[in-house]
Amino acid sequence: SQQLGTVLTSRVSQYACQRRTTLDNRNKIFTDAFEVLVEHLEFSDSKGPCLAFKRAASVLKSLPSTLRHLGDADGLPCLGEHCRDIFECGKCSRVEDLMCNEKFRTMKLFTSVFGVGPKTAEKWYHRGLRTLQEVVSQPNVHLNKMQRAGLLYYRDISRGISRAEADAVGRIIAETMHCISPSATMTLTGGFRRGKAFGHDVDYILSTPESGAEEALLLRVIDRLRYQGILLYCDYQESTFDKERIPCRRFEAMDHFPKCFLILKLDAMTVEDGGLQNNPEDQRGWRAVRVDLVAPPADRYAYTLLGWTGSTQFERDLRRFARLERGMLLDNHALYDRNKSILLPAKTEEDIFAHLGLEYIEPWQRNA
Ligand code: TTP
Ligand code: MN
Ligand code: MN
Ligand code: MN
Repeated sequence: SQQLGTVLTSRVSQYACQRRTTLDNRNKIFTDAFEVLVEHLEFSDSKGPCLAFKRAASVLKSLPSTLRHLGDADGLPCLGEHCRDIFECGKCSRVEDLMCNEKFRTMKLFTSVFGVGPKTAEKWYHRGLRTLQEVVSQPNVHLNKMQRAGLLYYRDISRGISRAEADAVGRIIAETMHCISPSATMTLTGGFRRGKAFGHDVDYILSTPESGAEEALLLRVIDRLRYQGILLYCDYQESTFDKERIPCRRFEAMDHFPKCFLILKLDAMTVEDGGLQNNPEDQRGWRAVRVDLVAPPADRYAYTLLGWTGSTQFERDLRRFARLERGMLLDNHALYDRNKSILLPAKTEEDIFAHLGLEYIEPWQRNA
């Protein structure tokens, strides 16, 4: 582990926003094990140790080579005593127990449905339900609109979206948007912007040159998608944005901009090369895809782009770094300097990194 030695002497930062993390994860055997433990803790609502495991996995993802000896972890941040058995055997016995535990497996299945969180999954489990077939055929299980859509399109939504499919979605949204407003722009964000080959959804930011027209644009885009007959599901969240508000101290993934969580019908004919990620026996000629659209005011575009590009761990550490190392508060809406008591303006992501005194990290290096 000579390479690792070099890494250790050059010091790995405890903050993901000071590490460059590509999709080339050399420590997948360890990070997969951590992710199982994280899922288990998220099902049982214990937030504290959960974050410690997430940080440990994130540090490992940033390393240029595989950890070979327990000692390799010594100089690294966030890899405390609680990580020992994972290194000792790759897959620790706790992880293996969980993987075949009936409750864990069922919770994993139920929470994989769009609209189903740990609370609902737990309720279903305690009613004795074990399969999605049982959930849909139980007359006394109440399902909300989101869960009904999640179950109806489960097969499609649980299958990853390819880059070609994401691009096809992008062309549909762009065309629809430009019919309404030729000067509006659209930016790919989320996992695909970080270079992922597959995603669970496609995330876009819609923007207008002038602040104030974005919410109406988003509503009209949704109307047109509906008119085209390709809107299978729409959860619209109206703006609760307040331009005077200072970013809050706690990490909140959700922001206050107008946005929508959609399921769109994607026609195979619109996808270039390769076609749909369907099973060969699936002859429908279309698939359902999850799409998120957010429409921030133009002057908050850079903050939204930085926030929606993720990864979530990268965002969490950007905000923690801002608060603890710079006395600043950051979220998807703004950056607030607590010493000067001012909101700092930014046109680009580079501006925000510069305000924070951080080296710029490219989107594909934010897979923390
Ligand atoms: P996701 O689409 O959930 O995740 P992802 O694109 O990184 O990966 P996947 O392939 O599984 O889709 O979220 C993208 C980013 O958007 C994530 O960093 C969280 C952020 N986000 C907000 O900042 N505010 C919001 O209101 C929502 C819904 C997401
Ligand atoms: Mn996404
Ligand atoms: Mn996700
Ligand atoms: Mn998303």
